[in-house]
Amino acid sequence: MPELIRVEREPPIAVVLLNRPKQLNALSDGLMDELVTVLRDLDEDREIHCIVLGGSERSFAAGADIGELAKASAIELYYARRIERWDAIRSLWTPLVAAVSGFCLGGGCELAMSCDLIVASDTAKFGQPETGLGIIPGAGGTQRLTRAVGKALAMDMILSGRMLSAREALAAGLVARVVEREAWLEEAKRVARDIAAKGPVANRLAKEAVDRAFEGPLQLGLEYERRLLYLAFASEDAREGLRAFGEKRRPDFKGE
Ligand code: CO8
Repeated sequence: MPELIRVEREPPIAVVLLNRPKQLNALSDGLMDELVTVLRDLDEDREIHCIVLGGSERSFAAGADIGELAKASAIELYYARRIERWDAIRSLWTPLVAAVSGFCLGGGCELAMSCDLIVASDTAKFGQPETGLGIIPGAGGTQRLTRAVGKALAMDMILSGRMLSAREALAAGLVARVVEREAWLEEAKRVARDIAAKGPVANRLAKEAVDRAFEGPLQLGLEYERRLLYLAFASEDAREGLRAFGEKRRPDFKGE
């Protein structure tokens, strides 16, 4: 059996690639289980400070595996907690950069949105075509897409099946950067290396605080941010980063 997930460890970053090219990286149960396991392991790896998650140049992921969904009953999916398992991705400490080229549809778009930011090639196509199959987005699409691009565009994509080009996704706020097709993975790795060069403790706390802005009311988010800032101040990384600036040298972060 070919491996469903390929991992390239290049400390301080790691690259994780979905590997079902014939099915355009459709997210089968087996693939998702492997993905969650690999990401959890990398999350515990002290040498890895940022992870790139990608597919292939043709397709990031064309959604959940439709063949598997067609065979499953609602109660089977419910009891197997299939979608709940995806939550593990949102609870990773390590920043996650989605490198998206080609199709990024359905569960694939939801997976990319579960990452902390998206770097897209100019060939990328984002969509939530589930209603065309008689179902609805179920791994965060109706919520995360709406918060990212607003109600009008989210409704258009979810109800009509409209796909967004990379440039449209950038303008709408779904994507952080768009690069030429050839650079889709390299640019994501470059961004990951930039992230990995920052204070690891600060990165973890900052991503947690930004998520709060996405997930709750403003007052709670502000309070959460303030507490995490105090926590960041208590880290050795903060002492080192603040001292290094005054000493005009690069900080030597230990992630402590
Ligand atoms: N699942 C399984 N196989 C797929 C999928 C998929 N999502 N997408 C493509 N494939 C397969 C095709 O069946 C085809 O296989 P084969 O060569 O054996 O016939 C192969 O990949 C290549 O696909 P196409 O020939 O269709 O390639 P095209 O370039 O003509 O078209 C498209 C590309 C437009 C991406 C087209 O394949 C397509 O529309 N795919 C389906 C997209 C879609 O509807 N995605 C949503 C799926 S549902 C979902 O994601 C719900 C998530 C809910 C949470 C998860 C719950 C567990």
